[in-house]
Amino acid sequence: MTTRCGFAAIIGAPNAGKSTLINALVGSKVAIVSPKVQTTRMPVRGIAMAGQTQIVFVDTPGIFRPRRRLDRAMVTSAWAGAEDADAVLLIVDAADLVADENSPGARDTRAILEGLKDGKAKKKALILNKIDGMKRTDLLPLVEKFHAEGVFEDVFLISALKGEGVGDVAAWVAARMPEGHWLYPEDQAADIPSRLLAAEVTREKIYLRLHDELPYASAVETEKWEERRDGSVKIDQVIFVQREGQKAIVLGKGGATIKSIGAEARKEIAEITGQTAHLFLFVKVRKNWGDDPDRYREMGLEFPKE
Ligand SMILES: Nc1nc2c(ncn2[C@@H]2O[C@H](COP(=O)(O)OP(=O)(O)OP(=O)(O)O)[C@@H](O)[C@H]2O)c(=O)[nH]1
Ligand SMILES: [Mg+2]
Repeated sequence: MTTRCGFAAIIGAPNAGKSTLINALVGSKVAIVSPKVQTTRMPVRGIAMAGQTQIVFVDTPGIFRPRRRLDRAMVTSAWAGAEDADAVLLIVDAADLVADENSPGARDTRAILEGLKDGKAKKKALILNKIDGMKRTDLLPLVEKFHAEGVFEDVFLISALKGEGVGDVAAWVAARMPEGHWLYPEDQAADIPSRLLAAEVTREKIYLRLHDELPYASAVETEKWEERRDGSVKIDQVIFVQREGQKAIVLGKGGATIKSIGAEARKEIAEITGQTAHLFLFVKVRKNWGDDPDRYREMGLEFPKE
């Protein structure tokens, strides 16, 4: 029997719902999600099967006008994901767009659209996300507007959060995958090393728990991963921050903040690995981690020269 296999990149402005969508498409959590912009920092692969077709979805960092070195690396990796893919899904926060057609997200989306027009990606669909709670009368003009761009084969209306319309997106993608051998075992959902996924889970808890510049000033790395004889796993992670004051905030009064971040992360890591997890978090101040090539290597990102 003929098998099919290909890549489908999910791109869009920060916070559009890319990671929520990949988790819904794959049926398990492969990418972290938070209400804050710029949660995803590196492309993550999630794998889904549709009959004899294997789809490798690629979640990407939001595309925006980058300022810091890390931002540039993120945006470059997102565009690379789109260029390498057999199909590209541009996802838009429809609720945000209706509320303000000049929001930062709307402006980023316009720039991405122009990039897609110039780029070499072939099969493209537009996804209007977050339609839960929206009126159809607000959505139809958007559908027309994006159709009129002449860039997209199709426009989908979905709620990634509720799973509505996600099946249609999967079917559209599946029909566009080229013939070829599967790249992954049929039952594999994610292609991310456990150490990295565990670090991402802790970073998600930081994004959910801390505010202002702190999430953006922090990075998490798994330093040790020790399988124990009793079947449990001991994990040491370092949270890098940029200033002493930030370290104090991450620790919290009497260590309360880091304790709750650790407890939430530990619980979720245990669920993912199916093992009892012992998680130890350390906070280190490293003023210039954003300019340290080692941090980028750990995330699988190219280190931008400037
Ligand atoms: N109401 C609603 N909220 C959604 C939907 N999809 C995603 N969200 C929320 O939007 C926020 C951002 O979701 P993410 O999946 O992290 O967005 P993203 O595009 O991956 O964001 P970055 O990685 O920062 O670029 C989260 O709070 C999600 O719960 C949806 O269909 N409806
Ligand atoms: Mg994301």
